[in-house]
Amino acid sequence: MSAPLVPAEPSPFPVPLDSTALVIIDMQRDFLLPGGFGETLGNDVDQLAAVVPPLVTLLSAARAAGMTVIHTREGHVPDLSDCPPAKLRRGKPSIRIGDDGPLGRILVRGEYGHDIVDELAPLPGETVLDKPGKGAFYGTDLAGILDRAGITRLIVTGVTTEVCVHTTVREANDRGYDCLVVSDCVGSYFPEFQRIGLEMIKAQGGIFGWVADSAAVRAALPAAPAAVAPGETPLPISASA
Ligand code: C5J
Repeated sequence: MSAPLVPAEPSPFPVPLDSTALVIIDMQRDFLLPGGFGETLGNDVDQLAAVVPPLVTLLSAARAAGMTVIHTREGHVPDLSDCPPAKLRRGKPSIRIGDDGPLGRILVRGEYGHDIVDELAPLPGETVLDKPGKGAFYGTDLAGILDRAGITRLIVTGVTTEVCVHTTVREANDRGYDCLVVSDCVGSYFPEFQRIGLEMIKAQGGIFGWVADSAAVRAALPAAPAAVAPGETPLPISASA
């Protein structure tokens, strides 16, 4: 059977369910909520709120279709030994990585702010990948996880478009994965970076990926089979009430 096709730019993107994963990048309180890492850098975290509702819907469609789901979280071990000094020193944040903030220590694993927002909480059995860098391949076993699951195609979502989403998609592209970035399920603190970030991916014939919106991806995914109680006969599709 041929794979479902998402009408994407610059060309249709096949999504064979057994070799495609939904990757959700860094939908953490530290980036989305007041008091977290994103806000310490001077960003308006409200800019990312619009990503949550379409991503909740897409996640539920992917789960219903039986697709592999991988969540990532950017952050560091409590002694910060995996945080390069250059990253620690970078910028002029109000408080730095590892300092105490209203959501716990900033960008530190195990803290409240480091975890994924409630709306997108991982289900048991879904991979949650902790990464020290912007890209999901650097310092992680993502390549091994994908390889063992037979995954070669990624549907990429999350925040932020021009930082961790771009870095991950570029890393994936260099490793031979085909990546579709979902335009309304990625977000940036900067509207112009959001627009240009998406343009950059699909320009030049899809120089490092494809772009489509979540409605197009959902329309291509098979719906979950209707649950049938034991002893019940499923209704024919054409049956009307
Ligand atoms: C950033 C990320 N922006 N997840 N991280 O520092 O994009």
